[in-house]
Amino acid sequence: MSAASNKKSRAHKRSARKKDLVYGLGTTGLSVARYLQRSGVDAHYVDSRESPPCIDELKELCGDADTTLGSLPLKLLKNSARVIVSPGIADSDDYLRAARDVNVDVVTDIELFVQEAKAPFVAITGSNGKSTVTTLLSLMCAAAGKTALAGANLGVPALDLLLEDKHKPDFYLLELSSFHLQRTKDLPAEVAVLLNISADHLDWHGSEDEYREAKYRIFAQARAVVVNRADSEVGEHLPKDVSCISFGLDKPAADQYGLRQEDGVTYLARGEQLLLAVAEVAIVGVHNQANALAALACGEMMGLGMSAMLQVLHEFPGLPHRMQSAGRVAGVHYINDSKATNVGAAIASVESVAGLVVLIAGGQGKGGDFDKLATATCSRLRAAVLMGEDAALLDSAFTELTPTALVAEMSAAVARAADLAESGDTVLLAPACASFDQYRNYQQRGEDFCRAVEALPR
Ligand code: UMA
Ligand code: ADP
Repeated sequence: MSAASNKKSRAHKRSARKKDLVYGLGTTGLSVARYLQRSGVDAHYVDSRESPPCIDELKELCGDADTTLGSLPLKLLKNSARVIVSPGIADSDDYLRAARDVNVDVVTDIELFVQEAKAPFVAITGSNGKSTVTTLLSLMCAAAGKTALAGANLGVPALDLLLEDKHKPDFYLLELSSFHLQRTKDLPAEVAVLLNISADHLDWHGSEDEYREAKYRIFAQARAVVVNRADSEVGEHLPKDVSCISFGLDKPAADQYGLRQEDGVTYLARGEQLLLAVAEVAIVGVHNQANALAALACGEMMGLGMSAMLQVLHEFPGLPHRMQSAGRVAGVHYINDSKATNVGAAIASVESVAGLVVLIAGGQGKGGDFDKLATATCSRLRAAVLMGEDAALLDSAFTELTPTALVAEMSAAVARAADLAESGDTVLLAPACASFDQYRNYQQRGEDFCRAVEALPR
């Protein structure tokens, strides 16, 4: 029997039994629908929302798809072969619990991707820096003459990467979130990279321990790993005898990546070898030096040439909404770091700016530790301008340490920040929060900030 007819017959047997239940009709759910359709597998689609984001696309793809919206009927579970769950749905969700109670397997799109992928994949996670490192690696592959397809949490959902299967890449590059990692059982990455861990998504995970454990799961079946030397616990989570390269902001031992000083100049280094002065790295901030070192370590594991990788570091200006200049008005520099959506990112962001900062923060805090944010940044702040759902929580953390102002929305925030800033200061949008209370996403928030800066009187 040919592979194609084998697949069809497997699919037929499955559909003769029970249907798959696809839970969540956002970007991931739609990619699952496309995948199931091309595999000839029937599914039932559910979403707790009355009008989930991708319902129109689903109807276009398969007009006769069984869908249940706005409620999650328990009886559907009993007739389901498995639940394919979207990442945004917390593991503690009642419907997932009910599925497990009746022994229905819960699988992720990443697991399905792993089963189908015909090329090795690199998995990248961390609380911050994932998209930057994934993008750097993608550019490094191109510069070194290798083909790579990048996606998952960044942009294209993992299963949609397989649509390009005709042009099998040398590597897939998967940016994975803690949500993906928590419940993906098999993940045999060619290289697994863990950039850093600082608390985030405590509304989804319930505890910081659970979040950390989810991140470390990236290593369990990896063939090679890239680890951050600053993480003292990481060694406990590595498979025995796995091939490992570390990175860090300290001096590197032989074959590891780090920073070295020579004649007052700081360099990215591999062991004793100086690679590139940090001033020559286009992306700014110490956190981005860590990202650059992690990308080099991973690129080495992937067999990419050093000079091609260094050229990318010299040229890549960074992704939009990450430490992006929004202009200068009256001697004040305005920086859009809307993607700083948690406390760790906002601290790194403030620390990477020279001089005093007027910080614009706020939105949905996701249980983040705002006292930590205030304590770590207050010595560098002229003031904090606070907005959004958790503005009052931020205010109580900052109020004893730095002047604060509460505002309703972005144009008021930028106008107030402009009043507070003095020539030579930086007004920095680094919200430490998700944007969903006031915006569709962090991009829209960043654009709103740039528009408000544009509208300032000159
Ligand atoms: N939801 C419901 N009811 C449902 C299904 C979902 O209320 O029945 C809610 C979820 O609780 C969540 C929201 O809908 O609040 C979106 O969840 P989703 O799983 O449907 O999201 P997708 O549209 O599939 O997008 C997901 C990732 N989003 C999340 O994990 C929240 C996207 O990452 C990712 O790009 C996309 O899959 C493709 O892989 C975004 C993200 O914010 C950028 N990720 C988090 C982050 O980076 O911090 C992890
Ligand atoms: P992610 O995809 O993990 O959200 P990004 O590369 O998009 O990461 O960067 C998001 C934000 O996180 C940046 O705008 C910056 O504020 C912060 N950041 C990036 N890299 C690091 C790092 N290595 N350590 C701490 N913060 C970082």
